[in-house]
Amino acid sequence: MAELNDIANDFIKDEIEEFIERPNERTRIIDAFARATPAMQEISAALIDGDNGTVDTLTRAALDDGIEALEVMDDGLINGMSIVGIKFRENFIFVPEVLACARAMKAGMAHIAPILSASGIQPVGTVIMGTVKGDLHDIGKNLCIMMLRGAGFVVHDLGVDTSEDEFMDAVEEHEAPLVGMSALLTTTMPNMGKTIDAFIDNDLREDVKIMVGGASVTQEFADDMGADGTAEDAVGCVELANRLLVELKQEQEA
Ligand code: B12
Repeated sequence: MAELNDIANDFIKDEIEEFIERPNERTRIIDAFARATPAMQEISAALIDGDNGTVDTLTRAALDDGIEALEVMDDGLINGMSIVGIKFRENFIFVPEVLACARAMKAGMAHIAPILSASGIQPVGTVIMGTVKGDLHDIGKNLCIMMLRGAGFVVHDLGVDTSEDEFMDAVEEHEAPLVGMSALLTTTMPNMGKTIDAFIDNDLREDVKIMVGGASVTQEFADDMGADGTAEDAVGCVELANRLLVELKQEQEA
C-alpha cells in the first residue's frame, strides 16, 4: 500500500490531504497517484486546477515524448478527474469549477482521441452511443467512444440528452447491432430502462445488444433495466462490446 509521501507532486499531495476524507477513497487515490509518473501527476494537477492551456501543453509534450496515449489518459487525465469528482460531491467546488476541469479534460482528450482512433483495423461492428434523456454528462461516454473507435468499432455518437426515439432511429438508420447508453444521475438512470422498453415495444429489442454504463451503474441495476451488460470503464466497455457482438451473432445463427 502506497503512502502520501510516495507521490512526487506537492499540489496533488495537498489536494489529497485537504479534500479526500473517506479512508477507502484516500487509499485508492494515493495508490493510483503513487503509480503515476511525475509527468502524469503534473497533468492531473493542471486538470484539477481547471487549467486547460497547461493540460493541452503537457498532454502534447507527454505524447511527443513517447508516453502511451492510454497511460496519459488513465494516469494523467482520469486520475485528476477522480479528485475533481470527490471535491464536487463534498461541496468543496461547484458547477463552474467542474466545468473548467471538464474543459481541461477535453483539451487533453483532443490529443489522445486521434491516436486511439488511428488503429487502422477493419471495422468490427457499429455502435450507437448516447447519454440518456435529461443527462448532460458526456466525459465518460466520450472516453468509451474513443476506446471503441480505437478498437475498430464504427461509433455514431448521439451526444447528450438522447431520447428513446433518437436511439431507435439511429439503430435503424445505421443497422447497428450494438447500443451503449450512459447516465450519471440517479434521476436519469431509469431512462435507460425506459429506452430498453421502447425497443421492446417497437419490436427492435431482438436485433440489438444493449450495454449501459456510468459511475453509479451496477451489474444489478443493468440487470433490472433489462440491459445485456455493463462495464466500469472504457476498457471494459470495449471488452463488453466485443463479447456482446459475438453473443448476438451466435444467437442469430442458432
Ligand atoms: C463533470 C461533472 C459534471 C459536469 C459535466 C460536464 C460534462 N461535459 O460531462 C457538469 C458541471 C455539467 C455537471 C452537472 C451536473 N452534475 Co455532475 N458530475 C460531474 C463529475 C464531477 C464527474 C463525472 C465525470 O466526468 N467523471 C469521469 C468519467 C471518466 O467517469 P464516468 O462518467 O463514470 O465514465 C466512466 C464509466 O462510468 C464508464 N461509462 C460511462 N458511460 C458508459 C457507457 C457504457 C455503455 C459503458 C459500458 C461504460 C460507461 O466508462 C467511463 C470511462 O472510464 C461527477 C462526479 C463523479 N464522481 O462521477 C458529478 C456528478 C455525476 N454530478 C452530479 C450532479 C448532481 C450534477 C448536477 C445535477 C449538478 C447541479 N446541481 O446542477 C448537474 C446535472 C446536469 C445534467 N442535467 O446532467 C452528481 C450526481 C448525483 C447522483 N447520484 O445523481 C455527481 C455524482 C456529483 C456528486 N454530487 O456526487 N456535472
